[in-house]
Amino acid sequence: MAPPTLVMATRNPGKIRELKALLKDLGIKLLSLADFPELPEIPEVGATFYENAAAKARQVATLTGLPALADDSGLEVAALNGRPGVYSARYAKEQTFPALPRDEDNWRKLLTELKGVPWERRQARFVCEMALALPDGRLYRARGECDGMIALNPKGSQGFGYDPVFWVPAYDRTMAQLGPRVKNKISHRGRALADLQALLASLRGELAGF
Ligand code: ITT
Repeated sequence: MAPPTLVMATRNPGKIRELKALLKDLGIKLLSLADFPELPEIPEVGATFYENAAAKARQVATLTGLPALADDSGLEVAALNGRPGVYSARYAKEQTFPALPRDEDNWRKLLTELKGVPWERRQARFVCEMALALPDGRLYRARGECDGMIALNPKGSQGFGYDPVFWVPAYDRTMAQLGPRVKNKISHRGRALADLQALLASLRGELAGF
């Protein structure tokens, strides 16, 4: 029988790298949308992270006939009433064709919007909603959050996205300074996946059947 296979329903290389590291011990073959270049772009039209994650997972499971795991994530900044939130990927540029804005454009816009906001009002949190869809219609959900502050200046070169400006108080460093081992332990993505690990392990036999 073929090994159990899971499609990570994302094209974001940073997410792919982290999900691979987090799932490496499960004995599941991991593919991503990079392995399915013919699949159409899935528009993100949901009002919440979960709606987007569920839509991505469902569509990829239907189109590939394989179990699919989607991650919709972003940054909620208290002083901006929760923005950029579900729009985190398109924060610096609403028009996403032909490409999303670069990570650096997004975090530079954030620093500009927060100019003059004092340290004690720079609270933020990363949110990750995950959806696991099976081709037979079953859908599972998990959520993870990670609290921090928006730094006054960018620091560090690891991770991706908003990591250079996301200050983690417990480590007195930005997420981009922490490195993958620590990040995966404390991140919104690591926490969401911790919830799904046991489920994926218990579904391993069934995943092999698709
Ligand atoms: P897919 O939809 O293909 O998965 P995407 O990059 O469009 O990729 P999202 O719509 O979920 O993904 O947008 C996530 C946004 O939040 C994007 O700007 C990321 O850079 C940012 N983000 C998510 N997780 C992050 C993390 O761990 N560190 C830094 N930024 C993160």
